[in-house]
Amino acid sequence: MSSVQADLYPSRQHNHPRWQERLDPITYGKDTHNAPLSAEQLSRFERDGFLVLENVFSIEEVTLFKQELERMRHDPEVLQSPTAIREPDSGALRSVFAIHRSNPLFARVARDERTAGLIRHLLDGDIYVHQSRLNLKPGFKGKEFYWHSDFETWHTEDGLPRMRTISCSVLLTDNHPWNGPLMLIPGSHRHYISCIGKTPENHYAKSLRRQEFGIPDDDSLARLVERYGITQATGMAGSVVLFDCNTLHGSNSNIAPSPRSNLFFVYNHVDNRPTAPFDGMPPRPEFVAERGPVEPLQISPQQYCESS
Ligand code: 6CS
Ligand code: FE
Repeated sequence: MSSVQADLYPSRQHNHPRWQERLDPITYGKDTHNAPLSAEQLSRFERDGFLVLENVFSIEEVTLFKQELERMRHDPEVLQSPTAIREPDSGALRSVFAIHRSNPLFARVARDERTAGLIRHLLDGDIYVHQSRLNLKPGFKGKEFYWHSDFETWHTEDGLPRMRTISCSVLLTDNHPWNGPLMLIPGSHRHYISCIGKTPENHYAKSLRRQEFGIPDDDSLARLVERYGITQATGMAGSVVLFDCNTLHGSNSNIAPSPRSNLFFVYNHVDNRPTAPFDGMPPRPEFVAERGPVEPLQISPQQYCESS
């Protein structure tokens, strides 16, 4: 028997932007005594919708991940694959999707207890990877990501029903204020801004390079920023940024000479698997949004280098 999932977070359906309050919890874990985060960290994540954790991965580990990134960046098979996304103007490599599927090393990083274990706790139960990518933000050429809520896209275009999804960005280079770091609107995760404009056909082909639909209107953004401000998630390589699926975020171009790269994993609770997309369009390809059947992630401690 098939059932139609109610659309609790409608977007791209009306001519006017609408605000609604979040209907879902931010964290789901009940066992606060055995939490892998301190009470202070948990309450910051609840309040801000993101958290920067420093020194999660060692310099040796980051070096190994960067070597693998360099190899992939020159691998003709990767470059020819549809998972390789180019910058809008220069054509430089911008992202490589589905790295938890295609790359054995990054598949292990996706299962690393230090990050995935935290998120399993926050979401309270088995999780799997909804999307993964390598973000390169090349020096000089890396273009911005305009303001958006990931959940707005994942709900509307992928059919993710509820907010039970957390992203994890593993910083591979130092993120400074001047090389296009992630910028977030702390507290914005408690509001859902329904966007205007109907999803165009094959939207992902364009949006992954430059997103123009599923972005909040100027007035809503101005009101949110007036209320909450903007925070830059800067940190050294090896740091991790956890952020809620509905936290509004974006980033500026990188006109510094050096890249700003990261590994990006989106973890979703197994009970929150995608249904039919709520915009009525065909689902996006599997390499952008995993539709299953999916196995719960086998999370375990990982050792990548002999010394760490
Ligand atoms: O499409 C996605 O899944 C992700 N990429 C972009 C540019 N926006 C929404 C989401 O972060
Ligand atoms: Fe995003």
